Amino acid sequence: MYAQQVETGTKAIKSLAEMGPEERAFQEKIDAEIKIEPKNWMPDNYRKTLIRQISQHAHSEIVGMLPEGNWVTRAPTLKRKLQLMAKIQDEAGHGLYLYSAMETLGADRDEEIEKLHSGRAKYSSIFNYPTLNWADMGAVGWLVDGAAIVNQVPLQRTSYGPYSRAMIRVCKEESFHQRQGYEILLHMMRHGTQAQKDMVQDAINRLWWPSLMMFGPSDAESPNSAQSMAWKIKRHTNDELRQRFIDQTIPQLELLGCTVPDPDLKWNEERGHYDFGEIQWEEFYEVLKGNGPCNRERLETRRNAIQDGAWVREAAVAHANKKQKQQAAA
Ligand code: BYC
Repeated sequence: MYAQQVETGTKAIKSLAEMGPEERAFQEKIDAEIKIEPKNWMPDNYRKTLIRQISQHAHSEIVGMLPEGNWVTRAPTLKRKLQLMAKIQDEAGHGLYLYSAMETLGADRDEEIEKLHSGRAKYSSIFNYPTLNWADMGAVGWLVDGAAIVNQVPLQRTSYGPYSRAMIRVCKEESFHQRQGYEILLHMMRHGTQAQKDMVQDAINRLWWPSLMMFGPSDAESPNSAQSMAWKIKRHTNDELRQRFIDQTIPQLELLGCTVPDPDLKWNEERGHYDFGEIQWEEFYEVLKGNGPCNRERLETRRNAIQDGAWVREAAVAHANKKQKQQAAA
């Protein structure tokens, strides 16, 4: 059966009849749920789409360490500091698996990182917002990692083998992140002072809409979804996953005793889903253009980190070269 057709985006998708023999065999493999592996034939655009998505995903993991890194020295207890550091280290690990998965497609890690640092590559919009109080650490874990899980669980079944396998481990770790975030908020709401409870509500107010934007533009405006769905790179559309996230999250919000800044949020019995208000897409596109509250700061921090670490990389290469020479001489 030909891949599911979805009403997304503007680009036309080729039918099986329009494909040459290699491409048809490739599509039939995808339709039969057989994974594509690095040495298999693949259309150029399948490779390009994966390099784009996986590199953006890897950059998001690495830039995503920064808003939380801001709170390591200010975590309220030793236990919270250890949890936060473990989470941030996990994000670094995710970035590394993803860069490795990307390299299996022939992309060069240094080149892709350079695109990030020069502002030519995208990373998740959410990481361009500031983390202003301790409750933001809870809200990031709960909402941002929560959204990431909803997006990434289906990616465990993505059609490209190395990406799907990387996602299995990433999802396990994201579950811990989501729970630690929610537990921070639950603790503040159950045992905190009024000022601490207010911090929780404030963090949710600021991060709610940007978390919904993480899923990307609405299906009608998503240029890549239709082809990525046909290739089973994406298994669900942006709007489907956004709705799934809202439906899962609102009962957790109610347990916290908090609200979201959306007067239109309402359970719709007929649809069996929550209805929700209009997303401010102008804000999303401004962030994508580099004009979010923290875009410049995030890129500058990344550029400085690369510069400051240059001597470590040079020393490691010099050491490896010396060892190699010694072994060759022995
Ligand atoms: N931010 O056609 P569309 C995490 C771009 S979680 C910035 O729908 P696609 C973490 C999109 O790239 C976050 N850009 O695209 C969690 C495209 O631009 P180009 C990372 C966005 O690819 C906690 C254009 O808009 N997760 O890492 O079919 C702690 C049109 O969109 C965003 C992933 O990357 C956005 N929110 O669908 C630490 C998951 N949304 O390239 C770390 C893997 C869209 O055409 N990625 N754009 O110029 C995906 O599942 C898909 O790439 C997306 C977008 C659903 C994000």
